[in-house]
Amino acid sequence: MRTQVCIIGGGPSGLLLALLLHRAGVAAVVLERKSRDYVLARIRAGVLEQGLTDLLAEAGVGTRMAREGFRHDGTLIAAFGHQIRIDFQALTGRHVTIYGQTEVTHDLYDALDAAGVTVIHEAEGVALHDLTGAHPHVTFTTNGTGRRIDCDHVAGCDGFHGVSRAAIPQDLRREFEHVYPFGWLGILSETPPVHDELIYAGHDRGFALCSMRNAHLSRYYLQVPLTDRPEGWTDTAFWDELRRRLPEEHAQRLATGPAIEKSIAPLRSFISEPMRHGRLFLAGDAAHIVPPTGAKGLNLAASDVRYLSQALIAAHVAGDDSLLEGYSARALGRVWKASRFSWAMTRMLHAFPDEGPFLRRMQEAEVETLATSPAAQAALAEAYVGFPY
Ligand code: RFL
Ligand code: PHB
Repeated sequence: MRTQVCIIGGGPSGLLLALLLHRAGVAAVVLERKSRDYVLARIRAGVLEQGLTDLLAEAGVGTRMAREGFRHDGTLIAAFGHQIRIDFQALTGRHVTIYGQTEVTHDLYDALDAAGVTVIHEAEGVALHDLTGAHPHVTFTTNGTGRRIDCDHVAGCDGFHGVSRAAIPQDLRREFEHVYPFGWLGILSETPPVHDELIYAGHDRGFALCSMRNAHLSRYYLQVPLTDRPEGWTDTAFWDELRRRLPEEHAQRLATGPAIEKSIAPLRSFISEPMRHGRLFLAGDAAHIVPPTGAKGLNLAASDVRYLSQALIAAHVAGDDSLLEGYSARALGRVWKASRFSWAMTRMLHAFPDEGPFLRRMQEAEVETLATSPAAQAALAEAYVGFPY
């Protein structure tokens, strides 16, 4: 089989890239290790920057999002006795949209089906070959049969645990990593959200986040030790702990119910440079991971895909490779800024078990600054709604 761009990974990065390429007349095939049902069952991000919603609309998958997504003009930071509303609209003129990653993935699959773009599921043993030559190819098996795809470029969109990043020789790669000493326990519950905007809560017992998917579906998170297991948390224990970490007025209003999903994700910051090796280009979680505190993971995947799609289209349609040459530096510029923001939000709002009282006072001073400085609020709002592409 032959195509122009072979895309490894059928998460949001790979699917959106395939659709944007197809719309511009560039042929692409997506190889996904899991089944479609598995991919669609994953509960992940929920906050979309305008850059991502614009890109989805441009790709022709904005209709359901425009109808069912929720526009949020601000968020609440409730920490160390302060309740600070960050007014995105007043401070930046922009907003974010609440629409689950699961729904984005659903819409992308529907559009790819309608467009007739090939997505091969349950592709096992994917391996990349001849990436620095003129004719790369990808091998894999499906149902026990070995297969090969010849292509001009490979897009590594296979997430943090994928094979693409590892295909870049170790001596040509530089990895930066910061592992946080805690995780997030997340639940989904069929209850109305406690507040009409997100609440980021900093408390001496640990961080908590109140988020949502729609008027009847809430998403809540608690900072927990890495040694905790989801099975060790009963629903009652979760709700009790969440109430303790929220300001009284919100705790009293919290509607509780059974958790329909419960999982723990570790927090890490990770960036691998460069994002290109010969004819291989990395995008999304394959190249970088941020802690979820700033809601940047999916949004960074989107800016990578925007840059990479423009570059591949220029190369294939206009024969111009200059954007491909500049792709890694351009993408990494935005990645580092969003990573700094995610790290700073994480540091400001979590309890760090191994740090002494100095850090705690610094956190208080940072929140105090935020509460009293319109400039500090504007800086947070600017990063939260997303740096320009
Ligand atoms: P994904 O979504 O991980 O998709 C990669 C796809 O590649 C497939 N794959 C392979 N396919 C073929 N061959 C191989 N060898 C393969 N290895 C892997 C995988 O099955 C998968 O389908 O990466 P992508 O597309 O770059 O998208 C990135 C986003 O998914 C990610 O940044 C966010 O979801 C991060 N993230 C969150 N971000 C937020 O902004 N807010 C959140 O609340 C939030 N929660 C989360 C998250 C990520 C999580 N992960 C990765 C564990 C919660 C979790 C649990
Ligand atoms: C979510 O709704 O899952 C969510 C929202 C904001 C974050 C992280 C996760 O910062």
